[in-house]
This record gives sequence, structure tokens and C-alpha cells, in this order.
Amino acid sequence: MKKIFKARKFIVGLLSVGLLFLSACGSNATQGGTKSNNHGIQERIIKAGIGLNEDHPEGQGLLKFKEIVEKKSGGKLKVQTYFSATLGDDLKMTEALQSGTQEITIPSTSPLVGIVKEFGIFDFPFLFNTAEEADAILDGPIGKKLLEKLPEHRLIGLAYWENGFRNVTNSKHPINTIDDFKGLKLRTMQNQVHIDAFKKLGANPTPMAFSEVFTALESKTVDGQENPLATIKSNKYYEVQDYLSLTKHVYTPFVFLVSKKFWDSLSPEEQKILQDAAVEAGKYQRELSRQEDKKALEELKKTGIKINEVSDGERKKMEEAIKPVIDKYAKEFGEDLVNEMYSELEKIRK
Ligand code: KDG
Repeated sequence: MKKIFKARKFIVGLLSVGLLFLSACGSNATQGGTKSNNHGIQERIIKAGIGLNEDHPEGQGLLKFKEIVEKKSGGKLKVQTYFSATLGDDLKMTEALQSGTQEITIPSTSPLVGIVKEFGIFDFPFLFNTAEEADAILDGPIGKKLLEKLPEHRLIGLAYWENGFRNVTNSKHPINTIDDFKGLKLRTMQNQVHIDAFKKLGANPTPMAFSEVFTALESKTVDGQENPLATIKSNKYYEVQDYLSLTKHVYTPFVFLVSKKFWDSLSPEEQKILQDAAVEAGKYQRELSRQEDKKALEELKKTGIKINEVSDGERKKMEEAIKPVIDKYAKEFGEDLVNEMYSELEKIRK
């Protein structure tokens, strides 16, 4: 009798452990290091902040993202948007995502090399000849590979958006040749590839967070800075700069980031809405960015800032001069990855 009772107790025990295990599996579907919860779509406030202004293509892209998410979730997922670095600059907002106090930010990849160093491959000057080449690499296996490095840093990468081709402005003189960089105090993003590249050209680079740039130019703490035309217009750098030289020396992507802590608390439906909206709004944002790049040039011409083209010949000389910097960082970021990227580009250019 005692034996039967013991056996029954053992079976009941076994069953409850089994049930417990099954319930755990049911609610936490694990996908590539990320989790989710099966509770459909819930009422949520999603704080999304960027460093650029609402009128910038990135700001307009974020508003498009909000519109898509709120529509697809029947108004349950509410996106609160914050522009002009009101929640802090790229790195501060990225840290807020990692600690789970903010849900979304869309920084440039350049300041994130302290988190995923391989993002630095996109900072190689004169890497992309066109925005479409950038799309192909970012939306292809290489871009995807780098997004997959984010979850171990408590971040989820959903898509790449466009910051764009960067040009130099300054208050001293037009830049036509490498010699014109000599001694120029230039603000750069917090990125070692950019710093070393400008040093190689003879400039005196000063890394600085984005929201400090206007004041640094106005107070002449630095002579110049470099950003895409849309940003030079949106942040009114033409009010404190005299020369704009169309160097198009590097293309900067944005990366759409979500807090992993927040992401793992979402259901597969909610994750799908955010994922699809980040890609759809990203396509819209890239198109807007390319239109604005042309429009901004025409509008900047009316502001009185003196604009000069930089010849392909001089850009080639700049690219040659910077090559040792690229070779140095190719070793640091991984030569296989860098070679894969250059061979991908060759294929695209055929
Ligand atoms: O949101 C703004 C930032 O992403 C910033 O990186 C823009 O290109 C930029 C810069 O120069 O800092």
C-alpha cells in the first residue's frame, strides 16, 4: 500500500514539474537571444527620442513610425516622440535603452563603436559612392550581421535609416584641396576613425556630442564641423559658418534601436508591429532624406554661406591620404568582414 502511495506521489510530483516547464515555454518564446510574451497587444507608452529636429528627415521618419505603430495596434501602442536631443544625445539615449528607462532611439552608428566596434566599418571615408550602395550593404548580410551583435549589449536593432553624405563647413576658408584642412579645428562625432582621418588630412579634430555643436561654432571653440546638408540646414549652421565645401567624405547610417528589456516584455504581435513599422518608416525616411539633400542645397545657397564643389580628383587624393587609417582599423574591426564588404561593393558596381 505504502509503495503504491509513494509511486503516486512521485508521478504527481513529476506531472507538476512537467506542467511548470510547459507553461514557462509557452509564455517566453525565445528567438535568437530575444524573448517575448504571449499576451497580444497591450496599452503601452513608448518613449522614442532622437538628437535631430522634428523638421529633419529623421524627425519626419519618426513621426511616420508613430503613425504606423498606432494604426497597426489600434491605438494601444502609443509612441511619445522627443526631438532635438531633449532626452540627451545619441550615447546618453542609448544608455537609457540599455537600462530600460527609454524604449527607442535612432542614433548614428558612428558614436556606437564603443558598443559594437564593427559599426566602425561604415565610417571609412569615401566607402560608398551612392546612397543605394549603402542600402545594399546595410540591408544585406553585413548590415544584418552587425545588428545581431546588439542583443548581448541589451539593445535590439530593427533597421538602418539614413543620416547621409557628410560635408564640411567652416568659418575660415573654402576647402578645395587637402592643404585647406591644415590646422582647421573641426568638430567630429565621437568616433576614432573620423578623428584619425581628419588628423591624416592635417586638421585638428575635436570629438563632441551633437547638441553642443552650434554653441561651439558660434563661440568659435571650433572653426568648423561636418554633417549632411539636411542637418546643416535644420540646425541653422549657416548662421555661424561662412563656407560649405561639398566633400561628401563619408556616409553615415542611423540604426533603429529598441531597449532589449522592453523588447523582451512584448508579445510576438507587438514585436512584429514595431519591426515592420521600423522598416516601412525607414524606406519613407531614406526617400525623404535623398529629396531633402537636393532641396537643402538650393535653400542653403540663399543663406549667404559660400558653397564650393570639391573636384573628384581632389577627393581621390584625400581618399589616398586616408588609406593608412582604413588599413589600421580594418585589422581592428576584422579583415574578413572588411574584405567581405569591399567585395560586396565590387559586385554591386559591376
Ligand atoms: O540624432 C542626431 C545624431 O544622430 C547625430 O549623430 C547626428 O550626425 C550627427 C552628428 O554629427 O552628431
